[in-house]
Amino acid sequence: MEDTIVAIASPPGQGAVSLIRISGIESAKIAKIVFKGNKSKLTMTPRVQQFGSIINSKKDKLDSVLMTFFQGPDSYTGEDTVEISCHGGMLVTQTVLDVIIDAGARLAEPGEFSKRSFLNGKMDLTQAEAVMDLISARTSLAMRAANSQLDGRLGEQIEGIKNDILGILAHVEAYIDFPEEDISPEAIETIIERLGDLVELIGRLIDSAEQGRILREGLLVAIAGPPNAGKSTLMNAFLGYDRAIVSDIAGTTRDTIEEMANIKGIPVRLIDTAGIREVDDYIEGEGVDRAKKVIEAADLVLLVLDGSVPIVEMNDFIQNNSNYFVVINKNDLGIHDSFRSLDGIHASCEKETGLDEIADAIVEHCMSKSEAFGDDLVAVNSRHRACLESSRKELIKAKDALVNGIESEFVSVDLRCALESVGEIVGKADVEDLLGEIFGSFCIGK
Ligand SMILES: Nc1nc2c(ncn2[C@@H]2O[C@H](COP(=O)(O)OP(=O)(O)OP(=O)(O)O)[C@@H](O)[C@H]2O)c(=O)[nH]1
Ligand SMILES: [Mg+2]
Repeated sequence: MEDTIVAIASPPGQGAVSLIRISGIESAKIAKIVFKGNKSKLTMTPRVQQFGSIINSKKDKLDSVLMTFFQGPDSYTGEDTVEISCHGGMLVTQTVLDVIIDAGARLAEPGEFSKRSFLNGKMDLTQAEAVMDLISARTSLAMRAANSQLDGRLGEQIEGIKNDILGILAHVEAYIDFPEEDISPEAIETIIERLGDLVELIGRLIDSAEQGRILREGLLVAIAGPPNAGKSTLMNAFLGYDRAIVSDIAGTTRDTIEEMANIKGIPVRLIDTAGIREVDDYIEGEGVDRAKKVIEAADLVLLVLDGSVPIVEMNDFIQNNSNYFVVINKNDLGIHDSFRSLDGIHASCEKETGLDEIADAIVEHCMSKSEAFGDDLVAVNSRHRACLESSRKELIKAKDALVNGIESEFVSVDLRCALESVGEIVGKADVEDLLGEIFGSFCIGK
């Protein structure tokens, strides 16, 4: 018999209310031990909140709470579940938790509720992963992608691919079982075509991994340029508060400064860097080296130049990253003649003009990197991508084998491997280790 588990589902710290969740076969029994109805007697009517007290073994009252019973399989985990809303003090919450443990529950491991939900068939692995994505989402777009995955949109696409491979496999294996029936060239042609379509479809999903990475981790955007150009002013303008020190002394910013910003729904890791110039000063020199490293690693560089003074040549510094655009700053002071032929966004970071154009350019860059942050928002993660890539490899092998007239037995092996790889995405394959890895990153109580 599976243990009955318990955990505090709300975040640590003090608040108005804390939520404690119990899941497992003994949930109702444990609730009856620790809960005493205030007016009416405790009933286990599902989904009805009851007001009462949590009591210890000596019948002392510990807290006034609301308790709700969910009868399996109609619960998050698919098992009988009890949710207790108690007062949100740390000691109160811990005391209620201890009483529940004394009554027979075990403290849940991180992600164990979601793991049970998966094991009980309430959701597939992509949906379980989406729970964590939703919790960690920092922008509306990331939230929409997580919700779409939680609703099973990615899982459906993967199931579709699985069924297609299964269909092809069934054909190929029929020929193995009945070798006297020669495969007609048309049938082979059709299978080759279907395999080609699948390879293409999987390729599109793999391409969306870039979009997934941006939504989960943020687009790495470096703000770089010569000293005093207004880089830190731009950083602060995007963040909406004075995060970085701004001054008219060239060389103000030394270390790199990273903050998360929400730019039109796209999570962006903004990094302000030291102004790049030849210096003797050791610390500033170190800052310049760090700036160069960030420029190299960034998804996109905003090259900020002071447009009110003669142009500073920066080509040498951004040659390591072709993904950049120029911000011609301080246009409130007028634009120097040397900028006339330079393509760039005119802005005044101090007066906060041109910021919308800069934001649009960042969004446009994202669009060009990944097919669409549009309606059909999928956010394949690196685990999905690895499975998709290995599946695609096997499908290409199977296709080549058919083209070259290699025996069906080999094609069948390739197709089975392809099937196993896509199966791992939704978790229908034998994936005990994988489960540990995925749910281990969850919070306790989820
Ligand atoms: N007039 C005007 N001044 C600006 C503008 N943007 C920044 N400044 C000023 O320019 C000076 C330098 O700004 P910073 O943001 O510190 O420049 P930085 O590029 O971060 O400089 P370093 O950290 O030294 O590399 C400050 O005095 C700002 O107030 C602007 O759009 N217009
Ligand atoms: Mg600065």
